[in-house]
Amino acid sequence: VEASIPEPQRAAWTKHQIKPFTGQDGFENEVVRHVETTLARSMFNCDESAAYAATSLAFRDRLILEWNKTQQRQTFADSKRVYYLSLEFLMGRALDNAMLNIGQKDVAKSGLSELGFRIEDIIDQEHDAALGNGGLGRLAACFLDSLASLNYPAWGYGLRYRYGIFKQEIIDGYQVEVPDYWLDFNPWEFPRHDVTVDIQFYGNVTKSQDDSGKTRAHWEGGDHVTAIAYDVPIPGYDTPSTNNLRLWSSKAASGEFDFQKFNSGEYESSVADQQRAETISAVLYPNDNLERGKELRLKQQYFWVAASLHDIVRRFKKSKRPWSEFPDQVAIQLNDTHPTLAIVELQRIFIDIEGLAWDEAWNIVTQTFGYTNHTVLPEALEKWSVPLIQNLLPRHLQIIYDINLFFLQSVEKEHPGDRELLGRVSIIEESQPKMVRMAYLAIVGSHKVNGVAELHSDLIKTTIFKDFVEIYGPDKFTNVTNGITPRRWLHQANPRLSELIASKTGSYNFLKDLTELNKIELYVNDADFRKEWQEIKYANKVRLAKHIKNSTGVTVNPAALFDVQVKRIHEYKRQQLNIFGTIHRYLTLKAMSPEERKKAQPRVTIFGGKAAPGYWMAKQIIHLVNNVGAVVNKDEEIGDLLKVVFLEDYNVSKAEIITPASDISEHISTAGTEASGTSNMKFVLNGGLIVGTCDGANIEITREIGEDNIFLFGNLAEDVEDLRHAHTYGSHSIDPDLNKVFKAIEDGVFGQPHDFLALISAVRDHGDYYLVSDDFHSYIETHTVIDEAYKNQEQWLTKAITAVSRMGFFSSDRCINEYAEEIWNIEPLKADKPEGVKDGE
Ligand code: 9GP
Repeated sequence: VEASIPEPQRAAWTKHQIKPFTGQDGFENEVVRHVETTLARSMFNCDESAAYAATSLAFRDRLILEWNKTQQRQTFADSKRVYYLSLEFLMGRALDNAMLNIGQKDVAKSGLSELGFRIEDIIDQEHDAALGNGGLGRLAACFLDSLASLNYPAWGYGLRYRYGIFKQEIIDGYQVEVPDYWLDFNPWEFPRHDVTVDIQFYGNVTKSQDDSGKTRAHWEGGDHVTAIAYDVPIPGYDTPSTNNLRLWSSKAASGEFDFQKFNSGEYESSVADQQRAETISAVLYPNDNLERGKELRLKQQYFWVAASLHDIVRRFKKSKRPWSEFPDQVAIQLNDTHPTLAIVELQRIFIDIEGLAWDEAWNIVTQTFGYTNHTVLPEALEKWSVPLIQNLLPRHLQIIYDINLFFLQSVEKEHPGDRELLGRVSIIEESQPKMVRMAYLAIVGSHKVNGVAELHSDLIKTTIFKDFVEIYGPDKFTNVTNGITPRRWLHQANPRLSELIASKTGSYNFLKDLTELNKIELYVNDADFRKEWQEIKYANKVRLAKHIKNSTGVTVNPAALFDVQVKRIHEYKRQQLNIFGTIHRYLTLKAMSPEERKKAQPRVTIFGGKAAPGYWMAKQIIHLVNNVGAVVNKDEEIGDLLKVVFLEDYNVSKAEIITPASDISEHISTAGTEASGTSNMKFVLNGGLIVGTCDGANIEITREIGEDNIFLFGNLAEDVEDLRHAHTYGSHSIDPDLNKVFKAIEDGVFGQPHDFLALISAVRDHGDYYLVSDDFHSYIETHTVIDEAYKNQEQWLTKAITAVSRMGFFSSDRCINEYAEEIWNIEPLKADKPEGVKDGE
């Protein structure tokens, strides 16, 4: 049956068209209606969680209207779309963001107040959507915000994990993982039970001749699982454009349990198939920058890309265009190598199902895909074993071998006789077992490859992908420096600073064109402006101090220098350097006379972040931080001069409290290891300065804000290899100050020393791969410089304001425009604002 309403009846539909609520009265009506009907409650049993639900539903209704229109507009315009494939979307909370992007937060605030609630408490009810590990997933979330805000026709595709990243509890100083069941009530998603895709695994491949005599492969048998779409509306800021994030959930293909088994009394096994199928989308793998090669993970990847491609191809086919126009309508971006099987799947669809010739199909495929690399760490570069793929995806393995064969033939032609080169660039690694190098497959199957900061993009060209630059030429490789959305990371996280900036720039337009921040540099000497800026920072620190008190019981002085390192715990990110430095500070303070102590700069050192559950060293770092805190925080001699806290369960909503409250934040990875980093951008945008190495985006931040406004230290990327070599083959002497720190740990000052010996011996006995000792001296010295600089509050303030005013480059809007122009070749599709909405609202 045709689903759309026939022409004569459409007038009735138009007459009854639903209008978005307007004004405070309209909003309150909607809240009360949802409380009483949708939630079946009343004013006599409406608690904060019900008020959150009703408020969200009121905003959701508004979003749906614009979302439907946006989708219709995009369909009618028939213009090119981009599909962003990411295994992670670290979205955080949706309500506050929706209110701000729609421009109705003030209405909601006064409406809720009239109904008896504080908006902050209502916002706080929401469970974070934590479908990601760290930077990579949060970048994807910022990109969705920018794509919608800039009116690009774009879809995100991901997995709807039942369990997002685990919740972290700290018990006796140790990390304990607790499941994050976030779907109890989620008003932001729409199950599309009518949008399903059948996904096949295992089975075998047969060949036959078709009518024209061509050989066709058939993938038969095996298991089947159903993918069900869940759609999440993504509101743009100050535009009606509302894009779609489609997340796939897995279900048994039959959708039901086995009745025969059930009837014969085998109750447990009757649901086994269903449970096995649902496992595919059950959990997010909690590793950041580490790949483990587990079969279920490969299943997740194929399940997700196959469902997404089916959807994309179905949409394209509706346009009835020839296949050759596919790349004019479709751009697909691979967020890291996780979706690389999409390349193979699209080639399979073209040659096995649609009957295209190999070359014609491959030409379309390579024009369609772009690949973003986010890491050079060897342990994070994906490889899948050939026997595993052979078993799970037999047809795909054949296609991978064919892709490799044709690729190597073309290399051989240009570089005859260079067998070493062929071995190095082969998609198949000749190891035991053989492995498929996913990054190489992604490069061969894409028309553009990009890194995420200048240094990183240079490094991939000169190290891990050097041979491919030789083969394809430099133009295939490009850089798109990461960015962050100023809507969430300034306006939402730091509303008072946003307001102050708007009062000087004349409007909130800087939230759409972040380069307008440069207008505030004019006010850097304006006494009132400076005073208000300082008050805002202090208020943000008071808010964080309250949070610290509530979550750790430690009282910190908001007037102290707040030094923050929040990110995933990883040896390359060097939280161990920070805690060793903190111990050094403690020992130095202890050795001071009371007179000397009076001159010392009080500090609060704040850590936060999750360790992958199987990453033992990272867990030792968390343990050491907590043990150091336990000793230092109760040392009365030291008092407010030093406090050390570990904030448990760092996530997006906590980042929104922590980021605006920092004076200094730490981005101190071993040079050449952090591809970009994005929290460095968030901290500076919120008026905090950074201490960092010459790594990732720190380098471009320095270039933009000026060397005087950042504290850089440590060895450079170009020296790392030589230093590592010297550690292994020459003599390796440990920095004397660091040795004192080790001695204190070994003497048991911070609890049982044996717990921390591995952290020490990684530096002292096992080659100090992350150059902790090499950088220790300059790290300590730089912190002394920071202490002195902080004492001159006027100068510090000038640095902070100047830095913020020069942060325009780091908006994810700039970044998305670069992708759109250089990689995707897509244009924005503008829409008029809905009735009653004024500019800037
Ligand atoms: O480690 C990088 C981080 O530096 C970068 O900011 C982020 C977004 O580009 O990606 C991270 N990479 C991964 O999580 C794994 O490749």
